[in-house]
Amino acid sequence: MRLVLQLTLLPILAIALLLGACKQATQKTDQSRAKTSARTSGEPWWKEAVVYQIYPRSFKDSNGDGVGDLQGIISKLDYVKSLGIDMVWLNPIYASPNKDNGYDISDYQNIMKEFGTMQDFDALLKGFHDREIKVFMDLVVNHCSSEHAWFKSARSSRNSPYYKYFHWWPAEKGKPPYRWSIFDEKGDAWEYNKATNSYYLHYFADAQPDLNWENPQLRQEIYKMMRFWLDKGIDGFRLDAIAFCSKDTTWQPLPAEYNGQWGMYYASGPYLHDYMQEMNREVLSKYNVATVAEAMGDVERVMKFVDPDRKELNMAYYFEAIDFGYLPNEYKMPNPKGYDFVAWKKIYAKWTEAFSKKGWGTIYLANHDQPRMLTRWGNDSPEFRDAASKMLSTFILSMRGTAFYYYGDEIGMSNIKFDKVEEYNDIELLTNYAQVKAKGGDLKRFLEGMKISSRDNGRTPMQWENSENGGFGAGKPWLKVNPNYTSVNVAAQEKDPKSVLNYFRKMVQLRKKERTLIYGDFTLVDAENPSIFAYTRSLEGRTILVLLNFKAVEAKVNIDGLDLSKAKVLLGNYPDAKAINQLKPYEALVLSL
Ligand code: TEU
Ligand code: CA
Repeated sequence: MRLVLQLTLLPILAIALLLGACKQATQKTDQSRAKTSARTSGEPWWKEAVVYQIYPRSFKDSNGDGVGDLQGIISKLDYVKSLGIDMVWLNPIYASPNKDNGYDISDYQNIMKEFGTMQDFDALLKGFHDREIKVFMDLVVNHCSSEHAWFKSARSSRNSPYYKYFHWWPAEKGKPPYRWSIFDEKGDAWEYNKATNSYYLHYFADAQPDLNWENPQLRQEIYKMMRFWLDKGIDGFRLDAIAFCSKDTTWQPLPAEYNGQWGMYYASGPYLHDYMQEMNREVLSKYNVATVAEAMGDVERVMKFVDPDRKELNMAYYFEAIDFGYLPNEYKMPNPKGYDFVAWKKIYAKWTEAFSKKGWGTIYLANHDQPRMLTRWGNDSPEFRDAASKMLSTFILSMRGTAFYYYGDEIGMSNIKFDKVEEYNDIELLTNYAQVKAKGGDLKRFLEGMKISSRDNGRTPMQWENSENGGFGAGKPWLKVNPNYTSVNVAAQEKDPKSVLNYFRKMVQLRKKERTLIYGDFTLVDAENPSIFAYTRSLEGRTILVLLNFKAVEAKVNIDGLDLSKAKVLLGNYPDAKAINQLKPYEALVLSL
């Protein structure tokens, strides 16, 4: 206020003119944003959207260098449209030395060489928008790449203007206080830098230095970069690892029990939500766009991002359900006894309940950080893969929360299950392998576990057809194509009306038609049932009952109090589906009561 009062009339006029110009620019780009298809309510579009995630490296290679690219995606725009989805989330496509496949950005305003050019990007955006598909970009701003010009300058001298863009611990103060790093072999988040005689902080790999959000100048740089993309007309951001951006720079000693507990310590920095509110005020609120946060922690922590009264972000995805079923203190090692299905259902019930009171959630079973949903949560054996894929799609598209669906799951792609460590590419896997090795651990056991849970399982090239490399591209793919491409591919499933792919399309259409599936209250049915995930969705007198058998054997569900006599089958994954409470292996039934 005081500042404003001190201004003379002339600058005020200038500012007013400038603001007017900005507003005009915003309106212009808003027109170039994707049109929103007809909706059923006054609610924001992103609550009703079905999101399709594309991992550009693995979608389609247009020039035969073995790496997927933007022209590749452009050649598949009509396929993406044919799915019926509303929005695409693109994993990072910015310039990057690819230590973590694009999550280490060396230039936020340029396109990764392997992926193409800015012209390709503009054409891609237009291609999606022409088809009324919105586009979310990945915003990776907790850290950048050690090859970013900011860091190259910062690490050269303490006097660099960019030194304060990063977190440093001067060596004259002795060893830095312990901080854990997920992608560091020693598990140490501080890396010594000789030229400055200081250590820099990296929660992820040492090639991913953490940006210093405590520096307002850095935050302004990020906001400027966000405006650059928003002014191009993109429809929003997925905020990568955003919960880590604020740090307690008094660097208090970390209690040992916090080791690896991202959600509890790292994801709750003192100014985290001040920054989110500032970002909203200065950038997001000026555009008609939406956001989804990668939010760690418990309900209370995650809710803070999406509580509309707080004016931060729109949607969040949480980790409690997806990280379920691993052995404690071991890296993503699946419990050989399987997972506690009843407890897993209750996790969904808890979060869905929380988001029904405030904010808005998401539903997903896979993404680029996860194995294939069919292998992990369904059954990829030849006998059951078809039914199980359809059942899992039914789950994602009948729950409350914006549906995030991962490329390839619509045809039932499954884990590749590499035998040898040499076949892997992922920094996370390689780091953890090295750790097990260094400790003299059981490497065979480790690799067996990773066949279920490692990230590369979810990153193999898209299977388009039964031709070399599954039709991904002419060159040797950067990551092996799953050999099952000969039978599991888009071309084969296009021809088959009963395919996993065509079932997915039907389920998307059903969700769009039934606002009960979007806004309806969620109630768990027969919560203790050890095989079946059953729930109702109800809205304005209409009730839909969803019955999903997650097991390979027939099972019965107790639907006490619900009347099936007039029930109508809206969709089922077996031929001649009937409205009964006895389900075949991996059967899915969507019934209107
Ligand atoms: O992931 C953030 C994150 O916390 C990861 O540790 C995630 O929990 C892990 O991958 C699970 O195995 C994001 C990106 O989604 C991921 O691909 C990146 O590697 C990471 O940030 C660093 O940018
Ligand atoms: Ca290529």
